[in-house]
Amino acid sequence: MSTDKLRVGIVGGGFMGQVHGRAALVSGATVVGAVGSSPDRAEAARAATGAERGFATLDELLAADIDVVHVCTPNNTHLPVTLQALDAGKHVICEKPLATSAKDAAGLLAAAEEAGLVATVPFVYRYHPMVRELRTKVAAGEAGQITSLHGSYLQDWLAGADDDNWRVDDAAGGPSRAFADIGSHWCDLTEFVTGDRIVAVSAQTRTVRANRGGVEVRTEDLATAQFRTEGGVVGTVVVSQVAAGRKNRLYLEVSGTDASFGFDQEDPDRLWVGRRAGNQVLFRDPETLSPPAARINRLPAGHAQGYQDAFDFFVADSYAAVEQDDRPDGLPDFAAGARSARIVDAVLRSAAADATWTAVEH
Ligand code: SOE
Repeated sequence: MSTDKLRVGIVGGGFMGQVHGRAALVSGATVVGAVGSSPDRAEAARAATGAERGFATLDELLAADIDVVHVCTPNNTHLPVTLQALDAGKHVICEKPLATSAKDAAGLLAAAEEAGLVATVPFVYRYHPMVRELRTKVAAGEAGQITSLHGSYLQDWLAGADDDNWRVDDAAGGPSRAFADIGSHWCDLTEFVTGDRIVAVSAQTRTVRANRGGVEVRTEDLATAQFRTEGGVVGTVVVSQVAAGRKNRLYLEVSGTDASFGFDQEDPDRLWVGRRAGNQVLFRDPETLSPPAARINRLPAGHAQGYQDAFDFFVADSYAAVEQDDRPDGLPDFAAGARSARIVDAVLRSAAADATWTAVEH
């Protein structure tokens, strides 16, 4: 492994750019620069991400001596920015959704594979130790036969009539909003912990705030989907960005004949385990964690680990893949991003056809 520090650049200085910047610094990288779309925005992006310099164009950042580009811009720019970065020989960490269509996401996967570069997507909830614990238990057969999967991902930050964000605009965010933005996390997490794949969906979408600030809204505020998996398991998920009181509540329950497991992203240091003989709540405690969970444990028991910690571990694993030419187990890559885009595509097609059962393309 090289002892030189990785040199990285961040494109975009919004909330996600800040989270990426913190994770890059914690991972020991030098954040060489951040790109904003004007000199003022470049300076704001620099300040937000902790970068050394602000750049007003991607060209300038790519000309600087960097190894990795973090793409944290609106969804419609992921395709051109990522293609340009790969073309310049840079490894890429691109925000989800990887692209605004399944076709574009497949194109990015192909480009990354052809370039032989590390290309990852922050499905960061994989990096909660109790999620790894759940995955370990399922893999060990502790659930018995998995009978159903259910849950939700609920937020309320777009519940108000005039709440707005670039994600609301389909030109910037893409044709799906709630499902692509957060439903994608739920599906990724479900497939990650079960090792099973969603093969068909029957979905409905609703735009509750059809007009925000006088502008017509064409992206969905919420979606519900029932689905079935390759392994024959059935499930349902509710996704909403207009559910008052829920801030960032991803809940996943895996029900089995021997045991069921419940994980709540807003209470990520615990895992509910249900058995006919009695239920228990497991706490993140390094003394009892399985090795995959212990690997991403940072703090002693009782010292809460959360969202930024998960992000830090994801970025550290992405950098390890760059530096050691080794893919740490569970690292979400562009294949996961492209797969997620195919699920989003199936959800939209199903919803447009009045919840007709729709196959997820392979
Ligand atoms: C906004 O809905 C958002 O920041 C998502 O874009 C992230 O992926 C999620 O982790 C938190 O909520």
